[in-house]
Amino acid sequence: KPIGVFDSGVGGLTVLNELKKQLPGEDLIYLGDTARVPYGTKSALSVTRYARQAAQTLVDRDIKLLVLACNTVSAVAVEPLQVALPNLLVVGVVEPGAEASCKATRNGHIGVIATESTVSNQAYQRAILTRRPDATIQAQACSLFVALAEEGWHDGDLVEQIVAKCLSPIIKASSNSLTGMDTLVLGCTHFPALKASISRVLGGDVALVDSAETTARYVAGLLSDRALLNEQSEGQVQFMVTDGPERFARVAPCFFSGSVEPSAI
Ligand code: DGN
Repeated sequence: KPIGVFDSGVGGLTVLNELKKQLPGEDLIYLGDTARVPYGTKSALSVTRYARQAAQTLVDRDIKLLVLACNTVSAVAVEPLQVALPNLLVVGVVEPGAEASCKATRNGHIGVIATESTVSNQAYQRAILTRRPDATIQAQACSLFVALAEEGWHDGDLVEQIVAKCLSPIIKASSNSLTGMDTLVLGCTHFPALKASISRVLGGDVALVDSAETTARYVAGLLSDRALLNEQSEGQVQFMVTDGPERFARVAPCFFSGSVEPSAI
């Protein structure tokens, strides 16, 4: 059976990339809700409703596990989906990202950058504090990074200036050596595309936690524990989108290294 991967659009392809790298034998079905993107500025109620519909579309394709490859969805919909689909394994990206940040930090000062919705519903803050109650967390919405990533603006002076401006509140808040963050969570699936620029702006002392990588590792562990790993040599990847496939096919190479031939559903 395949693994279902769901995102609001193209950003979840960073998670798909890692899943393909770490689980090359698995068949993967990716669903991008391109007709309704962006989710990052929508209410929790709407995002949960969209996630339920997407999950059903993938369940109808007989998936063995669902990855919510979107932080905005993971922040609000993991529990409702687990209740609605009790026989399906549902994995979000927030818990693995929070876990990785707690492992990476030495001083307990953690930054989180994400969409407006993920920052305001405090899912990362809760997930980090559950694991490390003494942590201090600075969270900052950087919705503009989504557009930069999709337009292929990933590096260069202008991008670094924009990144520095968007990160300035979080940098200012952590400029005191007593509260200086040593770890920053890239809490939106698009942000790994800007990793090099973010790293240059922050300097090399801040560890960047990419939830794509940690989520894929978590999925691999879960499938292995349940004896559900597919050991075939090369799995198939299928793409479905809810809007016309042209833009998705054009933007996808920014996030995914394999070939992408989406079909509209
Ligand atoms: N994929 C979304 C996330 O990780 O939060 C960002 C894209 C969006 O819907 N704005």
